Amino acid sequence: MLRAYDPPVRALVVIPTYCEADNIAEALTRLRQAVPGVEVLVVDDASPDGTAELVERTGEELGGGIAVLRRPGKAGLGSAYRAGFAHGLRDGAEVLVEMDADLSHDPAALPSLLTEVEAGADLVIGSRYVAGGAIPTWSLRRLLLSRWGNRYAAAVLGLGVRDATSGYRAYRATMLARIPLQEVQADGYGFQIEMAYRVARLGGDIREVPISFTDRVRGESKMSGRIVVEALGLVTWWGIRDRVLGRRR
Ligand SMILES: Nc1nc2c(ncn2[C@@H]2O[C@H](COP(=O)(O)OP(=O)(O)OP(=O)(O)O)[C@@H](O)[C@H]2O)c(=O)[nH]1
Ligand SMILES: [Mg+2]
Repeated sequence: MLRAYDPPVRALVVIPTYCEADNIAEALTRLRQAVPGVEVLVVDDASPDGTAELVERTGEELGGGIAVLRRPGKAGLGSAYRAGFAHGLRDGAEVLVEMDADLSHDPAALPSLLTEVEAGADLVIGSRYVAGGAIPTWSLRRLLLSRWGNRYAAAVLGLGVRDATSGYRAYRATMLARIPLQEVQADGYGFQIEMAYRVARLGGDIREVPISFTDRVRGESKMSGRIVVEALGLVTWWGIRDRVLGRRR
């Protein structure tokens, strides 16, 4: 039996969704079981499969604390997080968590992320590439892309992070509030790297805790070649701008 964890701080889990009706009810139920005390904000981009309505129904069944931010159309993961974070910061959340809706991120690992923030970290990344972390049985192509994409980003940006593309993470609100969200450019993997890089440049304490990543079983992936190219292009540009041209901090 899983022991439920009750965070001593106000934590908000932001979950972006686009067509996750096959996954979201189970994700919310498991999240509530693992960490009953967290609030949840689902940011839904008018999913035609009724994801938002399902979230509302599941929220009622689970006794509240689950809200939906409805947006008029699909605008990307980065944009969904920016909107969700702005909402959570205005609302007084002390820790903001990123989590996918597709059951790739095990809610049972959330206490380990939250306790690191409580211990002083500004950003805690659920990492596949530290001791104890696990990656799924990915195709060789996907594995190499993720592993070497992360190595490239860390090297080019001087970022001491093994898994900068991971989308399972927790931010201290006071650190997140220092990042001008409207200036964050990237979407998808690039968004994750950009946010970690911005925290690092602000002198934030970034830690990684191991997670076991589960591949999406149901529903369709929204990631595309464009997202990968965007991430690699932006990393290269930031590296040139900051490390070669020496932009002042
Ligand atoms: N609101 C919103 N959510 C999105 C959008 N694109 C993706 N998401 C959500 O962001 C999360 C991650 O997207 P995925 O498609 O799983 O991306 P991924 O995990 O890199 O790819 P997979 O390996 O296929 O799972 C999921 O919860 C998606 O529903 C979008 O445009 N708007
Ligand atoms: Mg996924």
